[in-house]
Amino acid sequence: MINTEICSLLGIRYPIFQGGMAWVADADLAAAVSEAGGLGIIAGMNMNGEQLRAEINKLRAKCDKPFGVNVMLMSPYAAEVADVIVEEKVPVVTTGAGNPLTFMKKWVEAGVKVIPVVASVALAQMVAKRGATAVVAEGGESGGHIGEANTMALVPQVADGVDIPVIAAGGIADGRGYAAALMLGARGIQMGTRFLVAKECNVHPNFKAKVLKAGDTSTMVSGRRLGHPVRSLKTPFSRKFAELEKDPSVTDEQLDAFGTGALRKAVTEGSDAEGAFLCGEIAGLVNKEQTCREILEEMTAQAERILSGAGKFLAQENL
Ligand code: TUI
Repeated sequence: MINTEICSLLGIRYPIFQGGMAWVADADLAAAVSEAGGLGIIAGMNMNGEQLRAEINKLRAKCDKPFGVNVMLMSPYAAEVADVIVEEKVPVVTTGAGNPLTFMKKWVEAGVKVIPVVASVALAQMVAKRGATAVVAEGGESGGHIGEANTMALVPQVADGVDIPVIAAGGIADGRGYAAALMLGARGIQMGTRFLVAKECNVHPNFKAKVLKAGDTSTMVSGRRLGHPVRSLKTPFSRKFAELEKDPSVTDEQLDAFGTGALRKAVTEGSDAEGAFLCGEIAGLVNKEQTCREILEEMTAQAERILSGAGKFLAQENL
């Protein structure tokens, strides 16, 4: 049984987080992951404070295990969402797309376990000093907003740079990636793309079908010009966005306006023409719809098999 200090720190069975995917990670998905023994995370990104409170209550009606809320720091509602997390005594908060220091004191003093998503050693060290329980080191293979470094290089450097546990994210969707992350120094993993196609995930069927069909070269990164690179599936919309991005006659404001609402249109309408299907580079490995429990059990069994067989690389006859 894979068991790391993340399990005892958070009171969970599997050290596997479900990423706080904006518009996707609702109470149904997070409750299913937490109920099965992982850490389910509600995305606060697309909600104001009261909407988040309702989502937390919905989760608590289905599940009494530990869960998290993700705060997207660029959200206009970040401050009110931060307060609701304290008022509702949310066990774990993860943050993304920025520096969470403005909220950390409040959360740490309230006893909320803070686990920022970081894309650099510098930010990991800063939040470790301010009382973070752990960090998620997220590489550029991830879907959505990404940093510069990739998982293979980022995880061991963050693990060396801080004394708190590191959770690896980006490019992990099976037991091989899980085992590899542990070898890189991580004490757990976070996955988004594999949970996108979970039975309990409420994204539009078109979104699931696209992920299930995707191959190794099906994603692309756009948005660098606006300062926030985003990985998504290649679609007519994302290609058009990339074209406009290169066109100097298109202003940043026009580009921004073109992208506004695109993620919601992918998740709730499955719209090919106007939707941005945020998705990780590992989508090519994700080929079946399963329950969250099946995903956690299969990931664990596969990683355990690999880890317990790893001694074969040290066998005398192979030297
Ligand atoms: O946040 C994410 N993934 C996201 S957020 C999102 S919503 C969005 N949509 C369009 C444009 C922008 C956002 C979709 N996916 N992952 C965590 C993450 N955080 N990845 C990278 C970072 C990050 C990057 C820079 C964290 C901190 C940072 O700089 C901190 C600083 O020092 O200011």
